[in-house]
Amino acid sequence: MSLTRTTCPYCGVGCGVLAGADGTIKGDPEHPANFGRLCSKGAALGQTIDLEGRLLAPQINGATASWDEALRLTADTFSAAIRDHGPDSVAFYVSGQILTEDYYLANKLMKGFIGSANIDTNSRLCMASSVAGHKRAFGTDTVPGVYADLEEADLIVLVGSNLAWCHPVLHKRVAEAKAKRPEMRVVNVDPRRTATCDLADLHLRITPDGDAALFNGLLTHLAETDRIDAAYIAQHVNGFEAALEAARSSDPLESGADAADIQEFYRLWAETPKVVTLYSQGVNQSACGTDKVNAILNCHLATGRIGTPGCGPFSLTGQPNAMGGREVGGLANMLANHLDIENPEHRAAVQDFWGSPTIAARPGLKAVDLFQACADGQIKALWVMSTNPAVSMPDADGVSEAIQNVPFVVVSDVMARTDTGYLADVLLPATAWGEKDGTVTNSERRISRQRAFLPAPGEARPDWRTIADVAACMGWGAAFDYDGPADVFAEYVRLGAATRGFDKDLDLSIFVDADYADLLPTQWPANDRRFFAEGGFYHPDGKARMLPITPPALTVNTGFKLNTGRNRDQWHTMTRTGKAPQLGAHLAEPYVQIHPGDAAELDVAEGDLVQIKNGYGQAVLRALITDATAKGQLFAPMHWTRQRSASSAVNAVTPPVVDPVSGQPALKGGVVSAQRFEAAWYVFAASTAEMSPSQDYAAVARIQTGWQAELAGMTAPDDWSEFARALTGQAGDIAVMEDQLSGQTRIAIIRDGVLQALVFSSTRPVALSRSHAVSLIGTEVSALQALSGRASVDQPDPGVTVCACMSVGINTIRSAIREGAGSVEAIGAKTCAGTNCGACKPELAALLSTTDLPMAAE
Ligand SMILES: Nc1nc2c(c(=O)[nH]1)N[C@H]1C(S)=C(S)[C@@H](COP(=O)(O)OP(=O)(O)OC[C@H]3O[C@@H](n4cnc5c(=O)[nH]c(N)nc54)[C@H](O)[C@@H]3O)O[C@H]1N2
Ligand SMILES: Nc1nc2c(c(=O)[nH]1)N[C@H]1C(S)=C(S)[C@@H](COP(=O)(O)OP(=O)(O)OC[C@H]3O[C@@H](n4cnc5c(=O)[nH]c(N)nc54)[C@H](O)[C@@H]3O)O[C@H]1N2
Ligand code: SF4
Ligand SMILES: [Mo]
Repeated sequence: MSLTRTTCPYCGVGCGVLAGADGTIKGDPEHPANFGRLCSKGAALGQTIDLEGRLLAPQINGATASWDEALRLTADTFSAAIRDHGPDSVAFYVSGQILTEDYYLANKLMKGFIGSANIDTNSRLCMASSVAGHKRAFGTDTVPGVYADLEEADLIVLVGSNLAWCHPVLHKRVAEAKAKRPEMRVVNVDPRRTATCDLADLHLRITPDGDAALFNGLLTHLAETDRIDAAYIAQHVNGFEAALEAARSSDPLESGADAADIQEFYRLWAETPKVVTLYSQGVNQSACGTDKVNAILNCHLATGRIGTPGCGPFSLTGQPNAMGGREVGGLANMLANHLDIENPEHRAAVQDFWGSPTIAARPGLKAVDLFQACADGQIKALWVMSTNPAVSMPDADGVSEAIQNVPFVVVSDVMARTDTGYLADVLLPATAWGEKDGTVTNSERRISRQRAFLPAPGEARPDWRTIADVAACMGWGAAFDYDGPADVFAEYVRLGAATRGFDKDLDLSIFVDADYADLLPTQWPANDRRFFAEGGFYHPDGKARMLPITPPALTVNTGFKLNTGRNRDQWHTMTRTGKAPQLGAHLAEPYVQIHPGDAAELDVAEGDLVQIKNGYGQAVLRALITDATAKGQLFAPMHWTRQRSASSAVNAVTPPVVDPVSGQPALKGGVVSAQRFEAAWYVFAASTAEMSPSQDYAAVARIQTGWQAELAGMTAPDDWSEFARALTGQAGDIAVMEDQLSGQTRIAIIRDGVLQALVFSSTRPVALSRSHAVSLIGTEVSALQALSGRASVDQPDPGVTVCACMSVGINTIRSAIREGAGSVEAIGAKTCAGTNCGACKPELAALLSTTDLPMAAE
């Protein structure tokens, strides 16, 4: 089988992948991001490339249509809105998951031809505060460092980053570097204890948004201990005195971290010249995210610890092409090649290059404002591409209503059924990863090729082509006439050359004569090039700026602070990772982490359901009682949608509050009330047929042979057999067992000797080995075996999956420990768990020392 060299479509690490049409997936040993490593999501890519659930033809109002009809309707409706209501009456909302070529053309069409800048992207929810912080400090949006710095640093400070779960291959690189050089230190700054703490010598458990006070305190400490690099500041930095003065007037204890831990952190930072601060959404997704970014950058600028090997601030990008989007001007306030929409010379140069009839002269609407404009009736036509805002935006219910309020909505997606697609007038099928060609840029400015190794299925087309076709139908065919993505990329590089005179950091010269087909992963401006060690910033005087930062006043909340984020094995709204049974096996249900003290006060026991709510909406989630989250704080994953749950989409309760500088929403800053959800009944079900999530509480997940569902409701059905048939969609012989002891009703539906469905109901959360029940579906078993609810002696039950890469369950690991495996390595040798990506190692370590595992009911 010949394997194609491509790049993983998930996180911003940007790992190289060798992929085959038969589903073979291997890490690319030659890719400088991963050198052959892959995480569980990357390793399971082969399970997501089948066509189940794919959108394979355009649809107009739910009916299959031809491309000609769909393109014509889209172009005509956008043109009519522009004619009748002006260019700002239309909008695009795109994504860090489209390729650079797609992104470039979407921007060219909106900014240069439609003449509005109403194009924003989900990167607004992700990177906007880092972009704004970089621009304030450096005069440009540059990530100064490279991944090799993570291996060369003597101190790595993680701020608001769950690296072990969200950038697992970088986590592995750091872990391996630390194993080689045990003197290397890692500090983790996070209000929550996460799997990433496993790597940390010190965990600073700050209060949410305590970061600015912490880094202000660090700046003061650096000044007091004479660690400031006066020469660097004199030559390259403005604003030191004012920043220090502001820092001095804030109190590091306001960060909420332990006083001794703070001092230890300051001492480490002061005494370790080679320090990298890696930061992510705990910093960005905040109402003071840009200030938090600048509080971090201040410390690096004041010490000149930037741009040398093993040194510098490092903002991690989330999506595979979040960085590429920033480069081509994906955000509503940018133009391609890091040029500014508000600079008339930049605008003129870009317009001249494009030969375009117009160019947007002022920034467009940022995501939260864009959907507000939809709600207000200002937007008459909206095109959503490669993102699922009905789930991922704050106040998601309000956003769904806003989208419904737009007279004409187009959604381009690879999947037929998404919460956003459900609201569309026109659905346009896109080719998915593996079927499309183009480039992406990772966190370290490295541009890599995604290459197709599968044919385009059905009528699906690459996004760049759809954009070009709509542009042509709107009358701009000549400016959007491309042979393929190579042609688009070449134009983007030529635009870079044509605007070189503006002397921006983003220099694509290295790609001028590049062979697109065989393009090697390459960093701009050049491989291994770092920025700013010798100054050379992009403010007009060439200097960087330190900013005076005032930490936010600590508000006293009546209610719980709601923190949100990610699971190790799921990707955002689960449209793709949700297809892989192996990935669904780890944390298969929407949960809320709640501190034992809070749980006791709310009378919530393990396995109970909890309802969280506020003025925006509500969600019901499974309680996971753990002191990983602090008292008064809850944590819930962002992944569950209306497709997979009845009422567990957490953005129903996140507020549309934004950072005033960047417009990035405070997705980790909700406030909710919480209470026990008084269910009258609970059900666990598994079926060979798909089940829809339609009860007071419901969560469905894919299993190897069908689907599983966790349900609960306020009123018990009259007849459980009837309920079981309706839920599982199964005809066949039905066997019912009432278990007085557990208060359960157990139902099996068997057809031609094969178990089609199992439904276990109870007045309490159902106690049952899920993995065992699931393993029986689709097999030939007797009704008695099926209803016994536990594995027989000769059939050990592996338990919930801990290691997704190697499919190793908790019971297998526990028995390995009982049989003498006394270290994570020994568990690996015995069971293979943790031997691929290693992201489950913290959980293996937790299993070694405790049974208090961060996962849903076994
Ligand atoms: N498995 C997986 N990996 C992914 C993704 C995925 O969906 N699944 N998505 C990708 C994307 S797009 C992104 S943006 C990245 C996100 O990667 P991360 O930012 O690492 O992930 P999150 O879980 O969103 O949040 C990180 C941490 O911020 C902490 N936090 C919350 N509030 C604060 C605060 O005020 N201060 C500090 N210091 N910390 C705080 C949370 O407790 C959480 O542990 O992950 C990427 N990788
Ligand atoms: N509460 C809370 N909310 C959050 C966050 C959080 O931490 N907490 N994080 C935020 C962040 S950082 C991010 S990045 C967002 C992510 O949120 P979204 O971008 O909304 O999530 P995805 O599920 O990645 O959506 C991608 C969509 O594009 C489709 N798709 C995949 N490939 C292609 C393609 O090639 N072409 C097209 N046209 N479609 C494709 C997928 O099927 C899917 O429907 O969520 C944000 N929302
Ligand atoms: S770390 Fe995992 S998800 Fe991220 S790019 Fe690498 S393989 Fe893909
Ligand atoms: Mo993101």
